[in-house]
Amino acid sequence: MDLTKKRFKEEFSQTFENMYAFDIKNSTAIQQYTALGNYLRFSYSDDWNKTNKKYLNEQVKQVYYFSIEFLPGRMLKSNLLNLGILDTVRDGLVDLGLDFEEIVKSEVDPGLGNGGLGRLASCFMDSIASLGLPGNGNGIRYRYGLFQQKFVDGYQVELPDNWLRNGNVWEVRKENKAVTVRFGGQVGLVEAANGHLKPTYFNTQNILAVPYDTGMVGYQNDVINNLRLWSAEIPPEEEIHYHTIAEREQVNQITEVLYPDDSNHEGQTLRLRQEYFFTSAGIQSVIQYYKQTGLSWQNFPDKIAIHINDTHPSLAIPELMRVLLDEEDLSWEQAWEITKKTMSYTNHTVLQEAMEKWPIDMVKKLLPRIYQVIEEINRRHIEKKLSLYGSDLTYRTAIIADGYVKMAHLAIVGSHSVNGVAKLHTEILMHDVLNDFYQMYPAKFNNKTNGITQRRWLHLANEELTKLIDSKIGTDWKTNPAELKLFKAFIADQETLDKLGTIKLVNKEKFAAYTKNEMGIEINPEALFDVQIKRLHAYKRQLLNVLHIIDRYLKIKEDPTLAIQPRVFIFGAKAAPSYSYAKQIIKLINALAELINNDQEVDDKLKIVFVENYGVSLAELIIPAAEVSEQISLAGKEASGTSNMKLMLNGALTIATLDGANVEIRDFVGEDNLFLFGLNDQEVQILNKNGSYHPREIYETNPRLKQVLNTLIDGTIPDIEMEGRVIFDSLVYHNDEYFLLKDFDSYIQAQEEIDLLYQNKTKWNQKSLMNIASSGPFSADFTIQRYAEEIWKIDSQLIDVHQKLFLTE
Ligand code: CJB
Repeated sequence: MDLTKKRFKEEFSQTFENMYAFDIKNSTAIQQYTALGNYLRFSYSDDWNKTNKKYLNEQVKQVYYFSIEFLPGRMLKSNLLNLGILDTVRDGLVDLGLDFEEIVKSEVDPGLGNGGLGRLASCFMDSIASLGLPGNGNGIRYRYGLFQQKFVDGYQVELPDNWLRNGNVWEVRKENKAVTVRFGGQVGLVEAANGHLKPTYFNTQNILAVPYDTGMVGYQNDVINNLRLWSAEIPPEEEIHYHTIAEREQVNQITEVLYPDDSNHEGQTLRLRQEYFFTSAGIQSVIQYYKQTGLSWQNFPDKIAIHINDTHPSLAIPELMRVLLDEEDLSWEQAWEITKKTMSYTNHTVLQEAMEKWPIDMVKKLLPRIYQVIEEINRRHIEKKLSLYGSDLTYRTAIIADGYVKMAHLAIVGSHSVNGVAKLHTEILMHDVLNDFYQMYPAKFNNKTNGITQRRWLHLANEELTKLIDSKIGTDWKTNPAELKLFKAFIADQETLDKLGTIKLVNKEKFAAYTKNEMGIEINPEALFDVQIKRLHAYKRQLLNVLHIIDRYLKIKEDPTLAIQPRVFIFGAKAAPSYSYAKQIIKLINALAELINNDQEVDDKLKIVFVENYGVSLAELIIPAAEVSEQISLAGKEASGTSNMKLMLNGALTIATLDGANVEIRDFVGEDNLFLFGLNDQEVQILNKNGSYHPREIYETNPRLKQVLNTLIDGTIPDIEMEGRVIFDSLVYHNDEYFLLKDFDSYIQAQEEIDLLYQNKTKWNQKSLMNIASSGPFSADFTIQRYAEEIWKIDSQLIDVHQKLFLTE
């Protein structure tokens, strides 16, 4: 976007006065931010309109990415970067006497997701627009995002996240595009004009779905795609039927709050309403768009791809069938062909308890027509496969079974593509978790390893490192991340290595200033910063990290003169409110922090920082300051992980099990540049199968580990009587489901290697450089290019960008 500083200052000041009718000098940072956001939205609205028109007029194929979560992070800076006016605006604001960083901070970070799943969706939105691909997001405009986390006496307390309090400058309400979503009632048959009997609905509850659109700004390419989030309202003509506040509330509730559950915690009934609400609204709006093209239904899959991000939007399949059958009069065969060719599905977890299933009665009652369609999909699926695969295998793949509707089964049967999110994860899906389906549909299965956008996670989050890389290898890596590998040429360049070290130190100082000001914890920026940031889950094994910290603490207590590498252990994690074990681990970490951080004898040798309310914005502060990246889930459990990629991109060295995308990180960066430990997936499977794992024996025979575990129950760590006992028992007596005791020794050993390497700054910085330079393949640009070519079959509208990526990968 062309903008001079002079023009910006004039236009922005004018926008401010038009909005507020007073002088900008008397304004707050929030008002400045609001005016700036509006100014930017006006500035790109022409390109937004043009992008939409181009897609429609040229009838290009588009993808619709259906996701119940999006975690975009603050958008001001990324929009400025992508519009190519970050420096102009920053300088202009300084001239106007305003504080740019304060303005940036006054934007609320929208928490419309729980963690990796939602953040991935937003990285994908950035890459889709930046590659010039015609793509749209479809989701829910939650009135309240993921809860705000507070610690009270070390316990997690959840507060509502009223993120819309000051409005949202990026969204545009489009009541002209509202659609009606029906719930409940009965299905009957009426005679249509052509004499056919058609299903029709009686006594339904009709909800108005109103879209709020947000521009997804591509990186300096004039492309503005669309993220459409739906809000539930009472249709104006039906107001008369709502007599009580409770009835009205029931409607508002649909888009009131994001479910704070993650991969292994089941949602509740309302969740099903949310799922149908945004998928039905999304399908209806796609259909409305498609009708404008005037093309026949047979061409639908040539122009539209719909992606089902995890199972939450699986009802898109019966919903598209319903529209094609009931409203557009297609035959079952035609409708099914179109649906399958249009839909694709990504699986994000192997945890059994995370496989969504809904009681039949619930689906029947809430979505009677959809249930009929699912029943028929299931009937035909079983009928077709029985003779080919026999009854055992076939019935194991049933969509309706054991009293439930199984969402993953629906997604697989109704899609032409099923992908996992890292090589190992896809292997586990094919050969284990979804093996029945893999036998039936081998060609549907494929892998698409996750990725992250280097524009937010390096360029914006770590401007100093960006400058260093730019000065060494040029700036092309921002649009062609494969070029990051050119940085390897500086492996023996002492000046570059020293600069890397200095930049890391400056980033650590920034984080130290945050912990001091916001948390009252002083940390030494010269200490090693060790980071584990992700949702709190037993399988992610924050607890193993804790056992290591206790081990270090005991060492220092045993010999206070010990010359040990000082470390700061940084945690960021929310636990699902209903997940009591995870919450007990939070309490344990906080209690341990209280003990260690206040122990004079320990001093700077050991500190724990557990940041409150971890989210995208805090990640942007922590990741550039990180030196060790903890990716320590039990092998076979983490589908991919993406903080592993962000941390590596910022020069942290990974300590990892061979799980999720860690395996590919190892392949790219080389075994010498990360620290592996623990059981691999095969070994875990064997131990699980033959039942030969006895944690109690390890406890009894490993004196050091015994000593560490005993601190959970012997009063060493104050104020955790209950939590310490529960955690201790789960590990020692209740089979240690995630093999912490088994992996303890090798984890400690890997940590000792880290300490040793850290003593040699040059070697450390060399490995850090190798991590940065090897992270290009984990750019979401590549991931999205693969989705676009292999699944969605959509083309970049910027031919040069597309070819460039394709050629250089
Ligand atoms: N994931 O964040 C979630 N929520 C879920 O409900 C299921 C999975 C995560 O998705 C990420 C993106 O694919 C993965 O990197 C991560 O391993 C997985 O746990």
